[in-house]
Amino acid sequence: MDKLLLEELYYLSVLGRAFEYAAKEHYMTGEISGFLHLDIGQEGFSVASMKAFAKGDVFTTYREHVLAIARGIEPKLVMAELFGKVTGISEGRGGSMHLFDPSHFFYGGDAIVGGHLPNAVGCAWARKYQGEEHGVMAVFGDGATNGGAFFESLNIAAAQKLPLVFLCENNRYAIGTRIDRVAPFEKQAEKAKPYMPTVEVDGMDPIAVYHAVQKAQQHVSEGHGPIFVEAMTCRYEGHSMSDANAYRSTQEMNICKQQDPLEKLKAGLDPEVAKALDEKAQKVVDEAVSFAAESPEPDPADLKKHIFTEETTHALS
Ligand SMILES: Cc1ncc(C[n+]2csc(CCOP(=O)(O)OP(=O)(O)O)c2C)c(N)n1
Ligand SMILES: [Mg+2]
Repeated sequence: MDKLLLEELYYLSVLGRAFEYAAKEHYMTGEISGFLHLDIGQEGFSVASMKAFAKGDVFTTYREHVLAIARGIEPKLVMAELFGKVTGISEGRGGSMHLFDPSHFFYGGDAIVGGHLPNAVGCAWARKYQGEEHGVMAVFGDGATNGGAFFESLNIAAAQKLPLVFLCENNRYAIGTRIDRVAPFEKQAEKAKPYMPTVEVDGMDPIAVYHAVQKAQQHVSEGHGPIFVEAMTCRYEGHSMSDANAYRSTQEMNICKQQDPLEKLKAGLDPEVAKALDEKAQKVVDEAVSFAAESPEPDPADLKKHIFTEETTHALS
């Protein structure tokens, strides 16, 4: 892999991890409230998938801070959103699960598991109709593959040969429920096989994820219809800040952490370069926290903004 790209993947992954630890810290102090799902352990997957799918529309799950940053959204705008500040990427209205930025073709998270999949299908239909070539990618967890919206989306995407990459991040858990209790197989690609080609990749290996997603984008761009990519990953923290992760043994967690994606990327870099990137990432995160802390709260007078269009408001008054 090209050295500059490797450095970028490493930098963004380290930035993602530092961001998540800072978010955790400021959740504990009460500056961030609501739900907070951390991506620690899976940053390499998030970064590599966004860099590989550089152009095109992206719909994601709620565990999305690192995805958003890797997509190009400034960390300070993401942190301010977590703090509920008006300077946040969604003006402080969405919080952690609703980062939204059309200028980066990032339509963000959805608190409803799998709820974004039909939206991604609709977008893929529109992009095909418009003759746009980059296609659409939907990122979701293994748990989302147990819902009806997932099967409906597979079905119509395949029937209409839509340019849609289904990217499943299989960390084998939906909150505290291990996959084998709620699905008949560990690899969720089995569910997609009747509908479309499937690819499996080690989600803890960012370079492998990068190549798999790049090929998947090529597949949809060339008009071959949808494709399903499954990346096996490992989250190091509990499901959210309210989950103490008590259902996983120390042994299971140790096996998880031995596959660390940041360490894998670092192994390919000059140690001095890696150290400089570590420091740069920490500085950016510190600045993001200061920006978020110092930003103003949203104005209560704007509470009803974005609920009705101007026209609808008039129609009702
Ligand atoms: C339709 C729906 N059902 C249940 C929930 C509650 N819930 C929130 S997160 C989650 C687990 C989803 O797991 P997965 O898709 O594997 O994603 P991960 O958290 O592992 O990234 C559940 C069941 C929800 N938000 N939406
Ligand atoms: Mg999961």
